[in-house]
Amino acid sequence: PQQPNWWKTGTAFQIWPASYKDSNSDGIGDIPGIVGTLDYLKDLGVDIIWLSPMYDSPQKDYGYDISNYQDVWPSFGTLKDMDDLIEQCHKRGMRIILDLVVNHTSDQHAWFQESKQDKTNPKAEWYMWKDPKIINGERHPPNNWKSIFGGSAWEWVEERQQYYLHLFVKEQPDLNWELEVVRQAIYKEAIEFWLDKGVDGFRVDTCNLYSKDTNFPDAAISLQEEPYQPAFKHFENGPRMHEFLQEQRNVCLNKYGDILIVGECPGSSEETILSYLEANEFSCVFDFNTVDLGTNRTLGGKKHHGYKHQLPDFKESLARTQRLIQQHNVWGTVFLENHDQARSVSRFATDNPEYREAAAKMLALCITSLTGTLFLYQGQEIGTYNHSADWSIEDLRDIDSINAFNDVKDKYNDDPIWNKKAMRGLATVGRDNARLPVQWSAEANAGFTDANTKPWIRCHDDYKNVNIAEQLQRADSPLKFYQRMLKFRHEYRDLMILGDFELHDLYEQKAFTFVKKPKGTAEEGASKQELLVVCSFSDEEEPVDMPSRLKSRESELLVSTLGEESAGKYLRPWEGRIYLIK
Ligand code: TEU
Ligand code: CA
Repeated sequence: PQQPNWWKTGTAFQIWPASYKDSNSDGIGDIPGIVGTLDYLKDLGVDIIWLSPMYDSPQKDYGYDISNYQDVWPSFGTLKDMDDLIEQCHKRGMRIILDLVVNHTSDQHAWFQESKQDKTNPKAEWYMWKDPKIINGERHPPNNWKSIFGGSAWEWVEERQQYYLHLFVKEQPDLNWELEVVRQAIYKEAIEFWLDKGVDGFRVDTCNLYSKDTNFPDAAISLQEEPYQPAFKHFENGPRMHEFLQEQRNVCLNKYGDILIVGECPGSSEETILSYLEANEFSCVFDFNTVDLGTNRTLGGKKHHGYKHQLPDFKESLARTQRLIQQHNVWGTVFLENHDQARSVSRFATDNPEYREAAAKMLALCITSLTGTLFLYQGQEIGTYNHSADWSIEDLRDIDSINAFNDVKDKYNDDPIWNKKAMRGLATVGRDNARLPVQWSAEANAGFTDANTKPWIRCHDDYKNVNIAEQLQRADSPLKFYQRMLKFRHEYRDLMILGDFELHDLYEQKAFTFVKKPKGTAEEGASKQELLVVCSFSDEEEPVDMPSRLKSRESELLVSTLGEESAGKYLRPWEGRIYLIK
């Protein structure tokens, strides 16, 4: 039988370089730091590394503002370090994909520096320039679009007497994908350069924003009393998206064989996601419906408003991807964290110290049992959790979080209670939760950098308790459990990675139960065995439930997050189990 593609069965692990491992004591993580941990990742069971942007950048959006696609930010290392990293991954049988950020560049990129000079230079149209709107003799942005990171999406440039579009911060001007010459430059400089160096694919940043509504209409008013309005409708999944993505795939990516191209598709409906996949524009995409729970994204992402989802919302969001894969014969991803998301233990389970570790292992069991390419994020393997709401805004570095805080601060005249509310919101969903230094050990600075160096961002308060060194030598730690489950996932590949998913009892509030079944029928040679996965989301004991058709079948307990030997009739608080149904 045909082997599934490497990028379907492999477990991916995302590295956000600034906070991963500092090798030269300047307080910033770097490429040599990563190389030094490849054996650790290999032992964990990682097959694919996704490296967040390491390109040259003024770091206004921590690497997602790229000033040169063909160079490395000096604090991270050199091109030679990257060659070494690629080689060292491959030597260990691991693959590596990079972040492809080509919806926008940094305002310091040579292309933009030239483009902004005047209206006639050779790159004058490489970005999205528009004349001002004049109302009562006053200059205004061309429309009311709100940037995803707050404020107007337009910035005025004196030299040109025009505004340019930036969907993110003003130092991230949007490229003009409408122009063929721009697209060709992107393919050559950002894509082919790195594939020629041997990387195995890309995670494609904001891949659904390249095509905008070029009439640039005003967005409908959904936020009263605010000058700028969420305009996702006008710039997300625009009219020429398919054309651009197919060109990107055909003109350049297809030349490189069986690579992994995973698209980041925030805010996209099931239909839109399916349309990208059915046209083979990506190997798979990140569906954001799970990580968007409680973020009010479509209302402009007001961080302090985060509401708490219910367990059925969580189940349904994961089920959506599972259904898409099996009903439409496309591929998908499984993930609960990335560098833009708060920690999954805190958001989707519990960070109550009594149950936090149990919950981390339960989430591990849950996601490693789901169909799709599994993506883990640094720190997730030790079940690290969100920072405290008592932190101050000075502790944070993320521009999105700082802008969100300042919005509240300005609107409510620096009222301490409102400021506190904003910090509580950020401690729930803010991006820096994912960007604190990796907790390598109980030593000073969590072993991320040496004791006398100040890390570029504050360390998690609890690194003495929650760290890799401690968990590596403790048999019942989340880290050891991840190791076990990642092996197990390969052992039961046909059910766990490739199988069909059946949700049991959507509306049950305390447990998430599902079945993984083999693809195909017994006549087609599929085994009859199935897996029953039961996860407790409760501080109390809960019954084990299952679809009635399975009740008469013989079953064997294969895994319990809290130990198979001690597993009784009922699920213990936050326990996860897998039964083999024979
Ligand atoms: O994120 C795209 C995206 O839409 C984000 O706005 C996301 O919804 C937000 O971070 C949640 O707070 C990508 C990158 O992952 C992110 O790090 C970058 O800042 C952004 O693109 C711009 O490149
Ligand atoms: Ca360093």
